[in-house]
Amino acid sequence: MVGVNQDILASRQAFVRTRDMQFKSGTSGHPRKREYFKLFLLFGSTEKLFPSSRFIALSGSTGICCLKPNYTFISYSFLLWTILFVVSTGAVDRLAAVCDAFRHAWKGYKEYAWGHDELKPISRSFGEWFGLGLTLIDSLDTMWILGLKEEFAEAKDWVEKELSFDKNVDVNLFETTIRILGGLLSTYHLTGDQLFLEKAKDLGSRLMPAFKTPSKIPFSDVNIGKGIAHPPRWTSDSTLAEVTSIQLEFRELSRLTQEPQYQEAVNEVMRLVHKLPGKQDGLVPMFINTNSGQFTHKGVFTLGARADSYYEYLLKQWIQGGKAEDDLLEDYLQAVEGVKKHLVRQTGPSRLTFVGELSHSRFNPKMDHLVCFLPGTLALGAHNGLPGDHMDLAVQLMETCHQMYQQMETGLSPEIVHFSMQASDGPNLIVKPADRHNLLRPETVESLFYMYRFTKDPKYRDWGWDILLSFNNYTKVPGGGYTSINNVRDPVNPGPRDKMESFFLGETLKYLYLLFSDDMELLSLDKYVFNTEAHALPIWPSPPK
Ligand code: DMJ
Repeated sequence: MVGVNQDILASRQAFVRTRDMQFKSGTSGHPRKREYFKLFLLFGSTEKLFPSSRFIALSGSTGICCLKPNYTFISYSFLLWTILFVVSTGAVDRLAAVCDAFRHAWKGYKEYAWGHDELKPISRSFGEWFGLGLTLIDSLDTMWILGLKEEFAEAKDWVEKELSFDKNVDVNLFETTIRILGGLLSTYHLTGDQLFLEKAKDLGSRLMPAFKTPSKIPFSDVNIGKGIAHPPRWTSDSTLAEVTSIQLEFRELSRLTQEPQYQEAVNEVMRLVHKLPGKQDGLVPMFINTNSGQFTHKGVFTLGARADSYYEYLLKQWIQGGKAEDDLLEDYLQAVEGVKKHLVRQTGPSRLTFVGELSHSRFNPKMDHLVCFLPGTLALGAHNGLPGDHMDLAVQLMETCHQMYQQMETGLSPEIVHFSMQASDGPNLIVKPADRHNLLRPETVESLFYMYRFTKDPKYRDWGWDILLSFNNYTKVPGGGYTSINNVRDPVNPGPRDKMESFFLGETLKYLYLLFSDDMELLSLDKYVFNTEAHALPIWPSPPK
């Protein structure tokens, strides 16, 4: 510590004290304060460049420093501004912060939930959904991308020695496909390790009984040990998004194994849905019957839960297949027009653009956080040659999703918001008590990643950074893990829910890392397409014309 500027030392101590208090109380100060403190921490570690004999800190609390007047100003101010630039753009620091967040989440999982589906970080225990190590598998490719080699090696060891799909267990076809099959395929592509492909093949073949239905629309659940599939107990319907968002993974499995049955089964679902009556300008109902193959609960349209990834996978399958499947493109373009016509509206107070819902011709100005995947998908389409107004809509919706975080007291979005369409000075966003929770969802940071890649506008990174800081402030659990919370409007008592969803590691942190990375070749969007759980699959070479 000899020679360290005393002001810097004082600031560092203040930072550590504040941080400790925040951890103890479970609350914390404004994110910006922590950034200022970080500036001082950086200075504190550069004593050689900025010796305290030659520098003075003007204020220990605001982070303002300057050279002592008698020093050669030019060379040092150049260095100072370089460092300030690095800190303010946050390039290096932000990537490290994502890695820190991942390590903290992983620590909790490793200590209290190793090999189980989900961490319960408050009770320091675990929750089981399918009993397949869901979080571990969902996290594999994130660890690889973040360069967390030790953690990856331990997880790989578990996959090799412990993971077995020969289990008498009912799994949800969609969730297992996007998280586990997608995770294994993506990890196989990144590492080239056959282990992951072998596991993917085993799982894929065990999921196939789901497609043995009268209509060829798959059942929602399948027992992977017994090879028996069934719908939920209360209905013979399947959710539309679920049966139309397993295609990227099954198609890729066929390509890798040269076994056509996987691709045939999921392509058949798309063929059926393509020609099915009951759509409205490309918008689809939320349910489909596994016996009749017809839509049910007609007349209700949303881009949120139960329909969301149908739209996402139309575009992404078209991209995956080398832009050769015209029906997919046609359905996607029609759907975007349908969204614009029936669901896109603006708030009264400040003209925020949002996507509402339609129920039997009645418009409901309600938007799930899940809909925040849409700016990213629209931007991806525009990047691939689709109309420029898709990008305009993406920019507007991205602003709205940002506001869903920004306007909350914790800086975190609720699960659902309602929008005011009255021309008044009142609030744009209304959050109902039952909708105030936050599940650590990825959709907004996912879209920020796409928007940054295509525009390079640094504001998207700053918005993502604020979200990470808010996750750290309000959902980080001492001892390890992050938790879903009950109330994004109460920074004093956000109400931890005691659950860390696997997608926080599989998606949220991965997209944040990719958002902050300057390496545009890291999972280039011209070479890979991300499944709806953020697992990267290669874009196939275009077929000969
Ligand atoms: C994830 O499992 C996937 O992103 C899915 O498409 C929607 N729900 C969660 C994340 O919110």
